[in-house]
Amino acid sequence: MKHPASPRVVALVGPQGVGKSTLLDSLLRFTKAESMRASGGGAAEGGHGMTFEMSVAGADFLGEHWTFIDCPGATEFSQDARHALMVCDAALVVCDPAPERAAALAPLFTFLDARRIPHLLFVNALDASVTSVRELLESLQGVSSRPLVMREIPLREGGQVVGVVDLVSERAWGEGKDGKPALISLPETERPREEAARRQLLERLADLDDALLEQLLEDVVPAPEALYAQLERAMREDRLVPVFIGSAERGLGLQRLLKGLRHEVPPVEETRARLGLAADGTPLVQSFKTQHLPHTGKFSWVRVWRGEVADGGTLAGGRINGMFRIHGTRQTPAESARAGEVVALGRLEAVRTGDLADLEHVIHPTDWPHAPPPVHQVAVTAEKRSDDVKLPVALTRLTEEDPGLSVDQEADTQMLLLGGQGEMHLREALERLRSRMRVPVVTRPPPVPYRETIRHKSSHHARFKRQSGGHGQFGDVVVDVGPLPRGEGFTFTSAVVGGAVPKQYVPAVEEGVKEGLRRGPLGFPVVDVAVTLTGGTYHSVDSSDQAFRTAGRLAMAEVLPKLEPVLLEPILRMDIHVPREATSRAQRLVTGRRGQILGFDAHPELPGWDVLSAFIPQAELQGFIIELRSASAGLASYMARYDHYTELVGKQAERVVSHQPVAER
Ligand SMILES: Nc1nc2c(ncn2[C@@H]2O[C@H](COP(=O)(O)OP(=O)(O)OP(=O)(O)O)[C@@H](O)[C@H]2O)c(=O)[nH]1
Ligand SMILES: [Mg+2]
Repeated sequence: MKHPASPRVVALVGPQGVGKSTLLDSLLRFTKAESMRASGGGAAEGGHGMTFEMSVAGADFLGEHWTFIDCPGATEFSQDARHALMVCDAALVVCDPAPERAAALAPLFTFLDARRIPHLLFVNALDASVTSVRELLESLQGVSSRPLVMREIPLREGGQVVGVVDLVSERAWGEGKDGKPALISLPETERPREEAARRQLLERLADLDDALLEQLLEDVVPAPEALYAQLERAMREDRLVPVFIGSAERGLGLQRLLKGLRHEVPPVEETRARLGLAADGTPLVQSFKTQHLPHTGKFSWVRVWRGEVADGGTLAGGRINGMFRIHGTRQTPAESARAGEVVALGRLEAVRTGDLADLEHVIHPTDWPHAPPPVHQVAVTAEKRSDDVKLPVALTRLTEEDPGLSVDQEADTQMLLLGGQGEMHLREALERLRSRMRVPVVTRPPPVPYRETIRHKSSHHARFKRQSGGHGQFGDVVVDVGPLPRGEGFTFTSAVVGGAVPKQYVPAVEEGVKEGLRRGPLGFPVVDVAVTLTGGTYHSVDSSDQAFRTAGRLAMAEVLPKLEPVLLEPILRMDIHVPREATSRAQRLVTGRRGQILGFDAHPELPGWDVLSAFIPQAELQGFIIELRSASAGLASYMARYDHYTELVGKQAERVVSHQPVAER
C-alpha cells in the first residue's frame, strides 16, 4: 500500500480459550515495541482469564492506526462477538491446532460467510502442538464455505517450532537474539514440504485468476508482487481465507500476521460499500456497544463510517457529551474522530446498540444480528423493598448493555424473569446489577405454570343464601361439570329453560364459575373443563348479579374436589443444536430429564452439527443448559417453546402440590 490507509478495525474472534486475548496482548506489545524501539519501550501486560465482554484496544503499526476488538469466545457471550463483527473491516479468526475441535468454528464461519465479512485465520499455540497444520486445515475446510489457504508453514526442529516459512516469498523467519523476528535459512530437508505447500497455494489462487493459471500451466514462476496483489484482492472480496500460524505466547509469527493485516484488510471505504452505506453525506456512525457507567452515564462505542464527529457536536439530533478513544488499552479524552476510527460517545440517549446515527436521524438496521432466545432464566426480586422501583430500570439498562439478556414478566405470578445465554452469563449480569447498577437482588428458579383439570363428570347443585338486615342475597344454580379434551381450555353454555335462572343473571354465573376455576383444589388454574348451567332458582327481591356470581364460584369450589382433579404440567418442544460428537450425550441428558426424543437430523446450516428435537417438561429445564454445555465443550444450545400440557401423577405430582406456596396465591 502506497499511502497510509484510514484507521482500520479488526475483530479477534474464535472459540473459547484459544488465545485471542493473549494474541492481542502480544500484538500490542509488538507494535508498541516497534514504535518505541528508539526510546527503548515495551510493556508487559498482566495475565487474563476468560473474556466476558468485548474489549477495544488501539495500536499503530508502520504509520497506520488499528483498532482491535478482543471478543469473548464462550458461546454464552457470543452476542458481543457478533456485534463487533458487524463493524469490523475484517475478522481475525483465532483457533488452536486441534483438528478434533473444528466443529467449534462452524457457527462463526457460517456467520462470516453469510454476511460476507472478510476474514483470515491465525492458528495459534503452535509451540504446544505436534499436529500437522495441513491436517488441521482439512478438518477446518469442512466447516468453511470459503477456501482456506495456507500462507505459511511451520519450521520444526526436534519437535519444537523454531520459525515459519512464508510461502509467497519462500523466506523463513525465526526468532532473533533480541526476540525480533529474523530471517533464517530454509534447511534443504524442508524444501520438498515447502514446495508442495506452495504449489497448493498457487493452485488455489489460480482458481480465482486466469492469468495466474496460464502462468502455472506454462511453468512460469509468478512474481511475488503479483501473488501478494492477488491474495489481497481475493481476501478483500471474501473469496478465500488466508491462514497464518504462530504462537501468541511466544510472540511467534506476529510480524507476518501484522503485515498480512496491513496488506489484506480492506479500508473503511470498502467496508462501507460492503454494508451498503453511501460515501457522501453528513457524518455517520454506528454503535456496537452501550455502557452505563455509574458516574458518567451512558456511553456508546461507535465506528465512524463517514465524515468527522467532534465532542460537543450534534449527532442523532442531540449533543455529544464526552468522547474517548483508546490508546493501547487506556481510554483518553478525544476532541474529534474521523472515518474509520472507533470512539466512545457520551449521552447519545436516542442511540441503541446497532443503530446508525447521522446528524439528525437514527436508523436501526434490519440485518443487525438478534440475540438467540434465552436458555437460562431466574426470577429476580430486589433484596431491599426500597429498590422495587429501581429494579425494572436497572434491568432495562442491563439489556441495553447486553442484548443477549432478556427481561420478561411471568404470566401467572407477574414475577420478573431475567434470561440469558447460559448460567455464567446470568451470573455475570447479576454481579453487574449489584456492583454497577447498585441493585442487589434475590433470585429463585422461575415458577412453572402448572395447571390442573378433572377426570370425571357430574352435576352439582349450589345455593348461596344470606339473610342480613334489609334484603338478603339469593343465588341458586345447577351445573353439569366435565372434562374437555386436552388443550380445549374452557367452555360455558346455558341450557336453562323456562327462566329458572333469568337470562340477565347467566353472565354473572359464568363470571363466578371462571373465578372458581382460577385456583382449583390442587392450587392451580383449572383448564379443559366444560360447564353447563342446566337450572336453578331465583328470588324476586334477594337475587342479584353478585349473588349468582357467588353461587357460580361456590359450585366450582364444591364440585371440583369430587371429580378427581389431576395436575397438568407444561411440555416444551425443544430443538438442540449440538456438535455431532456430542449428540448422543445430549440425547441421554434429555431422556434423563423425563424428555422424549422426537428425532435428530444434520443441522441445516452448521456443518458437523445436528439438530436434536425433543419434548421436555418445563420443570426439567432448570439447570439443563449447564449440563448440556458441559457435555458439548460449551458449544451446544437450544430453542424451546411451549407445546402442550400433559398429566402429571404419582410422586412427582405430590411433590409439586405439597410445595405449592398456598399463602402466596
Ligand atoms: N502454549 C500456548 N498457550 C497459549 C498460547 N496463547 C494462549 N495460550 C494460553 O491459552 C489460555 C487461554 O488464553 P486466552 O488468551 O485467555 O484465550 P481467549 O481466546 O482469549 O479465551 P476467551 O476469551 O475465554 O475466549 C491461557 O492459559 C494462555 O496462556 C500460545 O500461543 N501457546
Ligand atoms: Mg479472551
